[in-house]
Amino acid sequence: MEFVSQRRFPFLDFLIITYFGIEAFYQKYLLLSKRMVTIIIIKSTSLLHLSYKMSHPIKLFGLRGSVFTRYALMTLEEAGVPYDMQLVPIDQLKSPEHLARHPFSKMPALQDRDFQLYESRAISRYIASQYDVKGTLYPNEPRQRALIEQWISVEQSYFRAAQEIAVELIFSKLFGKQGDEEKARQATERLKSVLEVLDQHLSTSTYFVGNQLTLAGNNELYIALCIMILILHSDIVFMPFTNLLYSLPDHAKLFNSFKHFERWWRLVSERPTWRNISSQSEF
Ligand SMILES: N[C@@H](CCC(=O)N[C@@H](CS)C(=O)NCC(=O)O)C(=O)O
Repeated sequence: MEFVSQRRFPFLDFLIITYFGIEAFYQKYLLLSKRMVTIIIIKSTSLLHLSYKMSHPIKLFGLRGSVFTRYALMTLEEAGVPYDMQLVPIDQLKSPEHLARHPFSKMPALQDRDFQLYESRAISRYIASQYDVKGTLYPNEPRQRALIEQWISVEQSYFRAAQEIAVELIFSKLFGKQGDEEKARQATERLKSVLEVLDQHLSTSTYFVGNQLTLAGNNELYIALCIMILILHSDIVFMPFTNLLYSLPDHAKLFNSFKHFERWWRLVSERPTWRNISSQSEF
């Protein structure tokens, strides 16, 4: 069979091309324009869809001073998505309306038209993948995405020591309770070893996932472009608790003793988006 096709088809091909040449050309041309029309339709529908979404702003339920609400706020700000901040005072967290949004009675919670979501990191991932038109907060490229996920997991699992310190030394006071100094000390020791790893990593990387910058060497234009666009999801998740612990003099000193971490913090905390969020502190 293969032998036959090898012998007969070149001749048939030749016949078809000579006989149907012009028509085939037009067919190809039409097919191409059909494809173009389809692409234009898809693109404009998705633009329309996007502008529809933009005209129905996302509702974020929480408080601007809440650390976890800030994960979501920073992602919204960096993605440039219009949103409507709906304040939920602490004593309303167990209200039936809020429990319908967040059955664990915490903040933040999100409502995007008919879609509801809770848990700060899930909200951030959703905003970044659904609305970040630049595609830099949560790139699709598998290795970049995997590295972002790695750092989000590091933050959730090990940098959690920062949360434990905040509970003992900051939140307890806010609620008129005595914090456990010993627990805070132990958590600080754990935080130190986490900071060693982060500092080492940031000594070769401008952002948590930003090796391109260092590898780019002397290409200044490329570096400048990357610096402008690369604030990734993985940086955002480290920001709220770092900011909170900077309010404790000993912990500020600890952070500053890690010079690459401190350089990273200056870089990300000077962003207008973060300044805007952190200047509004109602709790
Ligand atoms: N794992 C949750 C934690 C949320 C959380 O603990 N939020 C705090 C505010 S920063 C809260 O709602 N606290 C009130 C309470 O615990 O009663 C998330 O990531 O969203």
